[in-house]
Amino acid sequence: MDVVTIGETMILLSTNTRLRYANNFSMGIGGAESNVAIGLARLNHKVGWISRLGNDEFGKYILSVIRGEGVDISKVQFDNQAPTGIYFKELRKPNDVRIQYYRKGSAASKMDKNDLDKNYIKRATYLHITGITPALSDNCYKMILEAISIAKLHGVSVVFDPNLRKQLWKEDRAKKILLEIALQSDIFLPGLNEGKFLTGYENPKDICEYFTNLGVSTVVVKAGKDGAYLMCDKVFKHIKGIKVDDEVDPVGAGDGFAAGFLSGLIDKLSTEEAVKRGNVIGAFVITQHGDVEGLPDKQEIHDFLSDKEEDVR
Ligand code: KDG
Repeated sequence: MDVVTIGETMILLSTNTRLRYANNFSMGIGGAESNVAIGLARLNHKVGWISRLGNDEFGKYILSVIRGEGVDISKVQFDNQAPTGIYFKELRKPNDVRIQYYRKGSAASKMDKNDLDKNYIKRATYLHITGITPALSDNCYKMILEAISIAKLHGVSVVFDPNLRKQLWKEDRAKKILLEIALQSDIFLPGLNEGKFLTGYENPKDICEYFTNLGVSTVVVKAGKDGAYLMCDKVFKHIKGIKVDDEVDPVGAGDGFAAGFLSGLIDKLSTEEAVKRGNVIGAFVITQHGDVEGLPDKQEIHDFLSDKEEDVR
């Protein structure tokens, strides 16, 4: 595998009003790690997703969608005791989005070290993890630490996106654990606000240096429409963002970035070019409703970069 990732995927029910006024929802799926996996699979990379789903209709639906995208699901298990998680998205405007989770006690929150197959992880080039999984339960937190130690023992690069979700845990615990994991990662991908939350610094350069001085080899601070800040081999760079006039749904942009960035590294682009690919994919994601619907395939990226009009009829 180019990338192995681990995490929870939920049923996503979206509406364009407050939940209390909603009379219909559109159904999809969402999960930071499977969003990244789908993004990578659409770019023809080999990617595996480790997870647990409820043995219910929603679990079966999620599995068939992710399998259909070409992600390896051989390490996904069904849990007969716990349900698949659900999350609601109130999307009134791109800058007015509220999330409501129904995931406590979900099948994925029951994952533990036994869900990990050492041989599967050790054969990957990258292990991608996010700060959502350790927030789900103590057993998930321990599982993530175990996955990191397997990766480190076998030279698999650990890629960590903190994906801070304040609804899932108390801030002081979140900060402690996210820092603990960040400092064990090889590539760290915080958003600007997450960087501020973790370090207390406002300035992207200070945030990058904080982590590189403590041994993280590559740090990319994502800044949305302002692009991203990269620090690698002691060199700090700002990489401009992509202007998007038709944003409809910001959720999943960071996962799109991670997919694009990793895709660039797998294709042996320079880190700076990989960040550019990350920016392009993040920009694609926000032009579509849904967490994964906007993730482009190779042809779409190629057409975008060469300004080619698509023949649609
Ligand atoms: O990054 C987008 C994710 O936040 C979304 O797809 C759902 O995984 C999710 C979560 O836990 O919020």
